[in-house]
This record gives sequence, structure tokens and C-alpha cells, in this order.
Amino acid sequence: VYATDNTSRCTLHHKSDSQQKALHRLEPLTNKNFTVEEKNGEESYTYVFQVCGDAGGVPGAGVIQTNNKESGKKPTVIGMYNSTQAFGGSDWVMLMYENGDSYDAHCSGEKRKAIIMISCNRNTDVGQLQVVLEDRDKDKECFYLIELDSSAVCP
Ligand code: M6D
Ligand code: MN
Repeated sequence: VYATDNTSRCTLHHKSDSQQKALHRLEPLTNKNFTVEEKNGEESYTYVFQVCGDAGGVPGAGVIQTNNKESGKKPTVIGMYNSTQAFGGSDWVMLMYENGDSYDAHCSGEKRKAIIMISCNRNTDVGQLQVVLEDRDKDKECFYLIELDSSAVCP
């Protein structure tokens, strides 16, 4: 049991002590929206990420995406924090949020998911969110890969 535990708002999809420990290392990053604008060819999106909280105020969403070319449309949910996995190494924590909105034409219509890699950087409390790629040209196990640097996960 921890003094502050906002990370307990995440539901671990395969709960274990090691997953809970990895998740709890992200406590200093809770209650904040991290945002980035990303261009992919003609497409342009804004992504918002939160640790175990409502990204961009969207209930249950840990990562959302808005299309910068279609204002007024509701955000696409990339992953939900009630379907979290967390893994940790010496100087990183990897979060996975599943159960996002379904694809139409890609990935056999499966649900979107996000993998967020948080890496130790002693020079910053929190760095700039980055979207590395969206791996969507395959028949399943597609994902959005996101990175963030933070001193929170340093040994
Ligand atoms: C867009 C964005 C893209 C995604 C595309 C999938 O709205 O979410 O990141 O690759 O949808 O398109 P389909 O047609 O497969 O839903
Ligand atoms: Mn679609």
C-alpha cells in the first residue's frame, strides 16, 4: 500500500506484484496531460496521454487522438486505462493501454492500442511526448508507439 496511489485508477489486465510496482513508479507523472502534434504524410493528429487518468478529459481513455484536419469531430480513443499492462526495467517503464476504438479498414478491424515507453532522463522531470510510429499495415497486433523521457523512472 502506498501513501499516494493515483496509479491504482489503472486496472491491470494481468495483475501481479511486478506489474503493480512498475506502474507505481509512474506516480509522479499522474494527473497531467502530455500532448504532441504529429504529422504522418497528409494526416495530422494531436495525441494526449495520461498516466491512469482521463486523457484530454475523455472518460476512461489513457491515450486519445484528434484529427487536426476535421475540427469538431470527437476524439479517437487509442487505449483505455482499464486495460493496462506495465513492465519495468532498471531505467524504463513500458505501459500498454488496450481496448481503444476499432479500426475500420486496417488491422482486421481490431481495437486500437497504445504502447508507451517511458525512459530515464536525469535532466528532465518530463520531456516532450513523441509518437514514434503507428504500426497499422498488418492483419493484427497493430499499435501506436509513444515515448516520453522522465527522471521519475531513473534508478
Ligand atoms: C484515423 C486515425 C489513424 C488510423 C486510421 C485508421 O482516424 O486514427 O491513426 O490509422 O484512422 O483508419 P481505418 O479506416 O482503418 O479506421
Ligand atoms: Mn476509422
